[in-house]
Amino acid sequence: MKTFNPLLYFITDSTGLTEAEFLQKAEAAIEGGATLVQLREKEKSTRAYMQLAEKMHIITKKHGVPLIIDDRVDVALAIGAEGVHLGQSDMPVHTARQILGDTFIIGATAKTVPQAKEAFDAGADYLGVGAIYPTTTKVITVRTSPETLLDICRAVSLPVCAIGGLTKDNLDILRGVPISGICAVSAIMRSENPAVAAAELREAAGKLIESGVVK
Ligand code: TZP
Ligand code: MG
Repeated sequence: MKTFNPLLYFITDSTGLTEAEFLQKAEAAIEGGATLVQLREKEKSTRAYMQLAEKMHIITKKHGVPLIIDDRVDVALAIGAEGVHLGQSDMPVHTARQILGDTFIIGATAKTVPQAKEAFDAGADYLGVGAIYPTTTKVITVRTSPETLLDICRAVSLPVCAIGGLTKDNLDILRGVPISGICAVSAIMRSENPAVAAAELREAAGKLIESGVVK
């Protein structure tokens, strides 16, 4: 069954952490309230990515939260993850859908309305849209304005998650935009207390999303 709640979409970053520290932080974030988890690794070999994904999957399964693998359809399939997230330079969504079948969660990055429509037509299950604010997590990225985010929400009937520099204190810019969730990397990974950070973000996201219901 393909069910997921993108309210607080926690995306990992293992930079500067030992594996044990990383997994501990990630589990704390899930315990704190992350509703969806993406393992995002840009430098690892296929084998190392798989090994880490298997460990992360044990944790996410324990807490009943779907695991999404960034970029790599092969890794997602090999470890039996619940989903994959594909950017504009990754495997096209329609190809991934053919390979992965209907039950896999496929997310896509969209920065414009045409990209969002293309991802929707190709069979994506949700969209990640941003960067809303500047971010130090992804060095090369283009900003997406809240106006474009709103246009995307109106153009496609898919859950949309905002991403990029989001914290519990700066979500007001998204007020009234009918997103389904927010993505956070550094607001959780760089916190001393990821469980509290996730809990606070989830509460803030919940309040924000209530505001988006009334357009
Ligand atoms: N895509 C657009 S911004 C971004 C990604 C992966 C990074 C978001 O990280 P942070 O730390 O929440 O700004
Ligand atoms: Mg990618």
